[in-house]
Amino acid sequence: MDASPFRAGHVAVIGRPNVGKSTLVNALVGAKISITSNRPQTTRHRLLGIATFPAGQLILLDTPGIHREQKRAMNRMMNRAARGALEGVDAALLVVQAGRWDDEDGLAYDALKSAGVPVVLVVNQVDRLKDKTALLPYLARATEGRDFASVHPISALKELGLPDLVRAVLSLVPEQEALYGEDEITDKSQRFLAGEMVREQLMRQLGDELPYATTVEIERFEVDGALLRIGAVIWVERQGQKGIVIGKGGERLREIGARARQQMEKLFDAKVFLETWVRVREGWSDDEAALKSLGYHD
Ligand SMILES: Nc1nc2c(ncn2[C@@H]2O[C@H](COP(=O)(O)OP(=O)(O)OP(=O)(O)O)[C@@H](O)[C@H]2O)c(=O)[nH]1
Ligand SMILES: [Mg+2]
Repeated sequence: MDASPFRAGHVAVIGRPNVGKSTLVNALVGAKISITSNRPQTTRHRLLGIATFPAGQLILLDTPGIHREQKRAMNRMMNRAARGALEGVDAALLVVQAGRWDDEDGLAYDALKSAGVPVVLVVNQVDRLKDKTALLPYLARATEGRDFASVHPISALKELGLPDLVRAVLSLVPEQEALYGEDEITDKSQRFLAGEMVREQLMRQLGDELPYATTVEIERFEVDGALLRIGAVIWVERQGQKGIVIGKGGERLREIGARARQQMEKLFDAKVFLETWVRVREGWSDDEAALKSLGYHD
């Protein structure tokens, strides 16, 4: 019997903030290329994760969570980036959190439907459901009056239910040869990823609203033999925020740098020398020009 033909295609990963889109992309790719945290609006850029299987290749577009708040230019840019990801994709995954469906999930569903792509419903975080019997009624409610190509309860974190999901999504993409080399995992440069690793620590280690007032710019990225020399500027919006990021005796900034460096060394498989600075740029998150110069675009 002939093996079935290889398939390959682009698949957008869409959903409200904090449902586990980036965790899912990382699990499918098999490497941590997209940053994650337990706070909404962690992902700010579109990013390709390339997952190659014996039966085919999925080019997954991780996107910022679609959300209602449109106050700052940054939020508008993130929503545009998510919606723009739908152009030219073969299918989309709508990721939701098991047991919960709110109006931002509806917003994401509507965006997918108006793009006219086949939508797979991914019900994530099933490991967190205490009462497993709640899953069936939840699935019935989530799918009622909505049109999905298939429905998959999964746990991206515990990697449960992924093979079935991959099979279903592969069936929605065209028969064709791989579009990327087998060992390619993302379209982003190491320089970009280095900035994201620092930003992940800001999301994880800073409290309250502070992560949303910060961004990271890589000023220096040099290959020095087997060593990567990386210089990162952490931008904040106000002078008072600078002291909080640095912490008492510089302790917090040291911890942010140490963790980010560990992540970089793992992903790049190289020794990393990381320097970090904190600088103030007033109102950068609500200033279109500042956003552009800091590498944000939709
Ligand atoms: N228990 C559990 N936690 C999960 C699962 N998937 C993701 N998480 C956690 O949920 C949080 C959000 O995950 P992310 O992958 O950053 O979510 P996201 O949808 O990319 O969020 P944004 O980028 O902000 O839109 C993180 O703390 C993850 O560890 C899961 O299957 N089970
Ligand atoms: Mg994300």
